[in-house]
Amino acid sequence: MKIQAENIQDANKNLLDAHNENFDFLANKLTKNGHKVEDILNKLAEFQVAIPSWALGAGGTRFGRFSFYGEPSSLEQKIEDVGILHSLTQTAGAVSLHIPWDVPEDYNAVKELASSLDIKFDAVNSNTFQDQKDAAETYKYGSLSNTSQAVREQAIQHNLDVINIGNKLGSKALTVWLADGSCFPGQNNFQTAFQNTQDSLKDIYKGLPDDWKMLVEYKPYEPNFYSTVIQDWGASLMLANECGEKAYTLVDLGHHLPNSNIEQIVSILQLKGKLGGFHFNDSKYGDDDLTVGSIKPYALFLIFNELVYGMENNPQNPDLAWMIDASHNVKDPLEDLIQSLEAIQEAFAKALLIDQDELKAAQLDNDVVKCQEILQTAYRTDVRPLIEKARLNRGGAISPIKAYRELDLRNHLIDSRGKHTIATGL
Ligand SMILES: [Mn+2]
Repeated sequence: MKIQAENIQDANKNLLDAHNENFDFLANKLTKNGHKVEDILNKLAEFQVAIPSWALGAGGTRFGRFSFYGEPSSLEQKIEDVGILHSLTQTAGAVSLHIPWDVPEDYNAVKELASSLDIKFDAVNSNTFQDQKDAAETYKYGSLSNTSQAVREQAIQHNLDVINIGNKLGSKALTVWLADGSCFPGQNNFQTAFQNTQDSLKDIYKGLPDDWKMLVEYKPYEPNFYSTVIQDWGASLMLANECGEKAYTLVDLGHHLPNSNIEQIVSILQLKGKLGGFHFNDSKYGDDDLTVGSIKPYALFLIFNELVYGMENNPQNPDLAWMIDASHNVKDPLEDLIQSLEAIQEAFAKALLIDQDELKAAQLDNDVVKCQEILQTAYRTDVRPLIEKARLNRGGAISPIKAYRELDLRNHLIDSRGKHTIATGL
């Protein structure tokens, strides 16, 4: 199903007066303080975040999964869902596919559908964390790090197949996240596992087209609980450096031990030109995959401060692949994703309000209080009218959640797809 422009205009009608009033007030204030409101609006409008195909259905925990009715059960339906998100928010203009869950049957049809909804194919994700039907080898004891050459070769070939599929769709990046590691001390030789992973990644890298990137994701634990082979940004960066200039580190917010200074990690990776991708989510304890900004919005803002600084000052670092990597257990996945997109835009907009020159001067003066004031003044600004305006300028909804509910979209999806559908891979 496709949302028509007039549907969104109808949903905007009752909100328009209040929006205009709030926007004018904020825009006047910001302009008086030296901000270029048009520039901020343009940056917000250009900022597009990929939606992963696996986030469109209900996720689950290791205890169970509660279905959300009307879930997309085919790749086409997943792309349609991203189309709904993009129509309403104007900031979800890309989809990130997971192979083998999303292998297209008809490449041209899938490409046409995506382009009719203004959606691009972002990084493709390989899967060596579970066994595939009829596979000759098992990943139970690891994939790219496995002590068995046959397993490693199967995992390498899978990644090469993923590149091939992504290439046919117009993707330009491969994201590798490994579940490899050990559950108990002594189970693995750390050095052998790392060396095998390095050699395997190099073999995959050889199959990477010239204009592609390889994004190496890290995670400290889970599903292996004693050690993971690529446990942190240092391990990821070492592997990326070994592979070559098209390989980068990917930071996932949830893949850190509690209280890690993630803003510092992204800052230094950008300085070294090695931050390739970023996965958004939020967490309280571990890799909780909660709605972006729902638990630690200030940390998200501080991270965006560094990302904005890097985007403006580090030409050595490429454009980043942005993606939401969340899971939805109790909310409608589409509503949850709308909330995440809103939180991302909000943190980005606040970071854009930081006067970097003023901050630099305060830092050089060692005026610690002023540095904090500059950050917190930006953080305390209610930037929502700016985000609304950026969406409105592109034909989106003033309030995407309200529009989603007013247009009764979930029930339309249930009507067309049926109630008990399950997204592939979930
Ligand atoms: Mn991730």
